[in-house]
Amino acid sequence: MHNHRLSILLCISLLGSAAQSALAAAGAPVQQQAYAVSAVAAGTASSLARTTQLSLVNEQLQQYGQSFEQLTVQVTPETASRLHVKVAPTGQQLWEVPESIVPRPGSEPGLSSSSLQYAVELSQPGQPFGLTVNRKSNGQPIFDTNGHRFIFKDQYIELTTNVPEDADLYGLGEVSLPTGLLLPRDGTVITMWARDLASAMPYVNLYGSHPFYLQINRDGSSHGVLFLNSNGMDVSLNKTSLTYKVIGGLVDLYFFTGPTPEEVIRQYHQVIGAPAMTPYWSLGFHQTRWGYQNISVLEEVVANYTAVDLPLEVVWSDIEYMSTRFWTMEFDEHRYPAAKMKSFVEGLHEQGQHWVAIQDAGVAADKGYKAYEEGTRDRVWITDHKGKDYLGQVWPGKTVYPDYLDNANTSRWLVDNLQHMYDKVPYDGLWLDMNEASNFCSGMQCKPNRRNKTATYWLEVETPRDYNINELIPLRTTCQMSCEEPAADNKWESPPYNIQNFDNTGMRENRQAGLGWKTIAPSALHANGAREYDAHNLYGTAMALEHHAAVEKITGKRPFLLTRSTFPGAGRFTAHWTGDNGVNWENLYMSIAGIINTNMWGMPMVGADICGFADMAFKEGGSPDVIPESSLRELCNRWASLGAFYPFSRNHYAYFTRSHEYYQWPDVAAAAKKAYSLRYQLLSYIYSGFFLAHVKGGTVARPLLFTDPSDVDARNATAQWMMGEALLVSPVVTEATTTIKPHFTAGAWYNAWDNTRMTLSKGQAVELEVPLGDIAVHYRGGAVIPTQPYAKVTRDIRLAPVTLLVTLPAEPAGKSEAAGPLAPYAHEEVCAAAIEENEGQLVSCGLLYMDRGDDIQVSADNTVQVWYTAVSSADGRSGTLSSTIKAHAGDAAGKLRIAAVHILGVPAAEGTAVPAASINGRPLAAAFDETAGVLKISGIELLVGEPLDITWTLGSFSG
Ligand code: MIG
Repeated sequence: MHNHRLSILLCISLLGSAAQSALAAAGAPVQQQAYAVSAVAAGTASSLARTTQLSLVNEQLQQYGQSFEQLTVQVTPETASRLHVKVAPTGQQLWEVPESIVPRPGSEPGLSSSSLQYAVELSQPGQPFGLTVNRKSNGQPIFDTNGHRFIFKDQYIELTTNVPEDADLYGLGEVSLPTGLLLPRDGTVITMWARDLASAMPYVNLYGSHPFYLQINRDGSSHGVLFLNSNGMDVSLNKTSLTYKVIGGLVDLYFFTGPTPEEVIRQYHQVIGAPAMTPYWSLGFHQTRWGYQNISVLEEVVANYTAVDLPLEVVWSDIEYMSTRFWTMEFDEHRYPAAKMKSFVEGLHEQGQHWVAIQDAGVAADKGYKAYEEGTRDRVWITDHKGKDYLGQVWPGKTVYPDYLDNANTSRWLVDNLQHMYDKVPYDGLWLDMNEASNFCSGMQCKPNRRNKTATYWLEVETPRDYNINELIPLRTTCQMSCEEPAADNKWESPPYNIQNFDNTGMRENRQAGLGWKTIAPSALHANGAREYDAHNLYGTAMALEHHAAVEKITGKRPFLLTRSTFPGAGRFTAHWTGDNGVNWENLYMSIAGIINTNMWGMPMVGADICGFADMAFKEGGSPDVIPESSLRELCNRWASLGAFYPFSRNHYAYFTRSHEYYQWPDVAAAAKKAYSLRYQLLSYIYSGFFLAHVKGGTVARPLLFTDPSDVDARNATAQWMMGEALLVSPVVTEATTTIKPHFTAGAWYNAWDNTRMTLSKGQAVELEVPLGDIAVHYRGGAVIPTQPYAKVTRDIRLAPVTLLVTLPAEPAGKSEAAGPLAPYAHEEVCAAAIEENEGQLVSCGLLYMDRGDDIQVSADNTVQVWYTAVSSADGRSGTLSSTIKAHAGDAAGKLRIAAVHILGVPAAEGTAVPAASINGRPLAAAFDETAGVLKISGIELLVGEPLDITWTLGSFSG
């Protein structure tokens, strides 16, 4: 099909040039392409990298400026499963994503062409440009630009790839899609330009920019594509293609060949960096609100949770703690006096609880404010195009914005000011808000308009002491400054191509807002010369990077950060929440896709505001609506059950929203109690999943389809998600519903509440009754899952005795087809080996990881890492359990022990069951629960570092 192009198939890259020209002989009609190949440089024997020159032959789309005359294409195989293709104008330096944000991994040494899982083809000299990447094993296309134009200008890049109509795409964002996780292919445009827009609004460009997608083909093979570029971008999703339209930077593409979806994600994270390890305590339940107006209210919240006997691990402070006019990092002497806060937080710490405080991106430009005066002295602020400090308006009124991009002055300033805050009140984490960066004004530069007395009043008025902000907020969020409008032809403010940036004035669909709309001016400058036009999408990630370094330095502990704006690489520093969602059912449903996508983006620690942030629903073309009280209560009940299984589980809402802490209604409190007690029992399992993502990349929350990529019906099962390898959450996502039909992939699944088994020979929907207050949670067969007894704070769970749940799989090892369900932990060394070595037997496998909970380093020197392998006979009535100790050091070593083992899915024998078990030859107590089919072994009392070898049988006696 592509015989007109010179094949530089890398697998045959050592072909001599004579052979290459022979391949090039076959011709085909030249398309009206902008670029043609002018030369192919021969590769060297030591490197598989190839360079190709392109020349402009047809100027196109002149309305977007002139095209570059010469382009250099660098094709670099970096690993067997990762290919890097970079296109840049020859001999020119253009903006590219800084190494500080995404340190490029480069090529693996000694890579051989025969090991590559992909083949690359570029057109032959004299032919129009075309790029094809194929999967070598079967020739399946991974990327294919043929038949589409390729344009490359200073401020406009257009690149299209064919995508088979029957393939499924996931992962571009950040956007809220009412259709769920699966990306629509109906011309929908995903725009990447970080904005402070409510995630309750569907389709519009939100806080983060993630130009990465995962493609799953009909046969279940998958690959991923990253367009590593921080400039504003539109990606349109069409029936048979995907088009990037980017307004700057380079074509910097990475391809990941998987072939399983989880492998694709791991390979992606090897480029952008594996996620930070989250502190153990952060897996507890969090409560916050915008509007806990003073410290007494905060104390009451804590007391109310205690009173209803619900776990509350972390209480947060939103902007009310800030002094006078929302000075970030300073405590208000009336609402939140620092001394009182200090003893409050120390009290929390004694109870095993924690406190997290919000930080805003904008810093009040007020005389007498330490952070402002020092930052001004040290030239820490982003400047306008003329070099003057750029002024915008956020909560405090007039604000400046710290320049976090590779700026040592800012790093010092931040450490100093966060230390100053920590000395007053020892926070456990920081919440980075408004870092898109948000601005209530728009313009090249803004200044207070002294002649307009009302405007100046609202700009400068102090926050009322009793924090009655209902009047203040709307006027503060209205721009009260005079801003300099850019000229219509300003290169940075009004580039020739308009990305579909959303303008939310008036609630109407309008996606033609200028780039500077409600953010720092695109013409503004960083100290290193970077322009906001290029660096805008990196603001939040750079802020997180600097805060991570500062908090680590100040506290000496593993930082916990939560950020709103993100870019690839942010997960190395921070957790994420999905922003301002709505109190309604659609937002409850959309939160699941938000959680899963953020995991694919390398931030496993993610949650949505449980029960909803803003008390309104955005109806397209209509006015905001509020759900009735009875519906709110039911919604919050369902959301408590569901949110208990978010990786990051936090109830949060706005000051104008009806109260919805779990203790507001007894039935909601009961639902929360039930769901969180299961979550807390599974903390070590969840934490072990975070550890795997941290060391290898990959997800914690992931789509069900990852368990069986060949199960086409699982592709849009997006009202469900997997937490790690072995836990499936299937919530109720609609009102007045108690019967649901969630999908299950083939295999054995165990009800987490009663441990009963369901065996499916193929993937199918299963009808379940889920009364209000309940949630469907299942374990997958083939896993070993550590559990511990529930306690109200995570401190009291971390080292508690462990019960291992062994879930027997449906099929013996070796039986499953190449394309079919993947065993839990199939990609892990120990488990893969156990599956390999025990053909015909039932293999279950899993990990127990534990550490001190907040150490900065995570290594074999301070952690416990024990893999458990259970091998059982094909009839499921006898087996063994053994451990492989990968690490046994640090705080948890010598303390953590195994108390019991439960084998799930043991079929009852004829007659009277005779369970028996022994450890290292010593008999153990064993009991059989016939209804559930669970064999329970107890009295083990073995430290996890000691060798474990358990044998069990379920015999029978038919007397
Ligand atoms: O413009 O700090 O998304 O979680 O409560 C609103 C107040 C600013 C937006 C965040 C939200 C937070 C709120 N903030």
